[in-house]
Amino acid sequence: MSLETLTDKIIDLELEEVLVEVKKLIANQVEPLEILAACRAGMEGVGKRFESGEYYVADLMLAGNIFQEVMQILNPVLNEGDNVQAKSTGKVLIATVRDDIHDIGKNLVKSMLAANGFEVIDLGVNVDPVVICQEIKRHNPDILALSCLLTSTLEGIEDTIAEVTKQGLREKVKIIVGGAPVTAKLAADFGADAYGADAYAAVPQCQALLEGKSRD
Ligand code: B12
Repeated sequence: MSLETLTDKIIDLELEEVLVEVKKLIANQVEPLEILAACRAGMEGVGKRFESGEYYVADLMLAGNIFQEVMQILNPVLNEGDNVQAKSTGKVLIATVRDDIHDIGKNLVKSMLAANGFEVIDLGVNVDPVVICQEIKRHNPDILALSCLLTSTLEGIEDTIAEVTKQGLREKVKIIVGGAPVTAKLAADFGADAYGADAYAAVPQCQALLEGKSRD
């Protein structure tokens, strides 16, 4: 049993065997972050099979379900330990952008932020820029976190930031963006304040945003 086996079992969509592997790895004290990285590598492998025509959308759905079942087991393990702080460090509003229904990465970011003391309000998936602005006015968050998984929905990030600016809210909220097609350069081009490559990067990035931000 190994992390490579776990990645391969995910690529092959073997739900039962994946869960057995994850439990064995946890029992053998393998770092939960390494287990998670192996799972994400598996999801990339599934994506490649989809690109090559070997897998269909139904297979992507199955992969999503497998990942979610893995997270049921991993979340409690990930949330124990030194990363957990008792106090709330700030309020984050999180959403997947318009026309995009991928939420596994967003949910992981949400869990990591919550485990590190942030209050997280989740607006769900396929959220229109206008709705995001309404929710900013309603909740007055310190940070807006946007997730995007499709190249075709990247403009949802750009449009959301434009709408936030148009509605005069840009000075009130810091913006962090992430997701598979997002890069640090794109984030900067879109006018975001920060970019996070994964859920772990999201925590220090959001902490830094809070430190650099003076609320009125
Ligand atoms: C599972 C999956 C689905 C599931 C999603 C289920 C769900 N509940 O989310 C379903 C079946 C719904 C789906 C649908 C589609 N999908 Co899909 N999907 C995937 C797959 C295999 C895994 C995604 C995933 O969950 N990864 C695991 C998580 C943990 O990783 P992550 O999302 O990248 O998130 C991490 C980081 O990116 C980051 N992060 C994410 N968000 C944020 C936000 C912030 C603020 C920060 C800081 C960080 C951050 O942190 C996360 C955790 O570490 C990917 C393949 C891949 N390589 O990702 C394709 C993929 C994203 N899908 C793809 C496609 C094409 C589609 C469809 C268009 C297919 C179709 N023809 O219908 C539809 C689009 C539906 C829509 N309108 O959104 C393509 C996108 C290609 C592109 N460049 O645009 C991919 C890349 C597959 C491929 N290689 O072709 N999909």
